[in-house]
Amino acid sequence: MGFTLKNLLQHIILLQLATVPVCMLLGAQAAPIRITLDTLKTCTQGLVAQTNITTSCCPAPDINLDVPVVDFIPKRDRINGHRVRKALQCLSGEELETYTQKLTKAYDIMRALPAGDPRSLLQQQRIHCAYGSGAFIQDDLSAADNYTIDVHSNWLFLPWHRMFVYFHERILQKLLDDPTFALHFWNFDNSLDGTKSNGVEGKGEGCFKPGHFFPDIYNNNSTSTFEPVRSPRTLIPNITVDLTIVAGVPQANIPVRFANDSAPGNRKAMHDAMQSGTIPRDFFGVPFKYGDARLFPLAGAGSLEFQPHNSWHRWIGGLTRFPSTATADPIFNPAHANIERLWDVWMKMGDNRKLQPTDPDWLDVEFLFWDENQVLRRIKIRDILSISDLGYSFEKVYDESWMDFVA
Ligand SMILES: [Cu+2]
Repeated sequence: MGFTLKNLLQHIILLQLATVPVCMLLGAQAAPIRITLDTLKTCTQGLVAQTNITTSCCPAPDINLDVPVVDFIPKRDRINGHRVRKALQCLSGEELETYTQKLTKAYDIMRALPAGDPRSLLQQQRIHCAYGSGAFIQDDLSAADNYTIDVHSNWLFLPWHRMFVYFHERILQKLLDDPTFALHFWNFDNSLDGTKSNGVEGKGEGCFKPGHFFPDIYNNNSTSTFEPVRSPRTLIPNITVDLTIVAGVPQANIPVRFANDSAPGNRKAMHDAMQSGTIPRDFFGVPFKYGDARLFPLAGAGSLEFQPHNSWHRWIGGLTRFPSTATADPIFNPAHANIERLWDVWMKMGDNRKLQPTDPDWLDVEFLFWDENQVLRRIKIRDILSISDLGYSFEKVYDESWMDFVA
């Protein structure tokens, strides 16, 4: 049979239909992703993107899902007072000692909580696993057709991870019975020393030490912040995290780099991730709405997620390598505190702020998280865009190390 114009048109229409979200086929409007109690109850087996790793990480059967969901409004519900998250590499002396004691005590308790407690480290792992492996199905749609949810490689990444770390921090506070406790950040993006004299804003206040070494506080194998299955490279003193690693490099082939090798590469990677972009999707990732299939597009990630974030996970390896297990390693949290710090830095970098999505299908996305009292809280993206509303800020660090980078 010859290939007529009609055949060609039919072929084009079929191709187009295959890429049209199901909600449009049904005549419905696109809508924001909303996680509800039903989403938790219909949770199913997941699959880690671009792997054959299947997951079983739905809420444990002994977690009661017949409970009220309470809206979380940061300005109303934040813990009183303002806390400052500090850079790990600048802690020293008594401050370091006190912080180490508190952090290890908190993870001692978190690891010992029963499996059915949503604040336990096991459940903290499972919640990231479920949100990150397509275990949650979009309301009234089918997992078999990939209408599941992923908070990676799309515009859900930054807000979801901010809120994961936020509630994780509130749980640590509660376990310590210390509402002033603030989770510190791992400033892995900074590979240079800064001084008061080089024009850094703040006139010397803040932390200007390079932060691209694995933080000692998470590397003591006799404490609860340690995780033995990380890549062996994390145990070598004075080698640097490598933010130049891109997809496709097998774990074992990632070279060990010393400060002088990787500093310019890291600074360029940071500069490019933070300075590039002319539309919201460049920094935040592609839109992901109700009725969009989860098709594992790594390329859908925004610049901060794609590199340095994904590179960081590849470098650390071990449990952090896959969404199914990443949050079982406590090192996840100071690294992600840094990622969301960088989002905040980006917001303050001038015109880029205009590029934040204004689409209600992003602003009205709803996530559910268990808080420090095991209460399920509903949070909308539009409410968590200001960290001062959430009640914290970050110590000033030497972002000029990559901001001023010239190739
Ligand atoms: Cu993640």
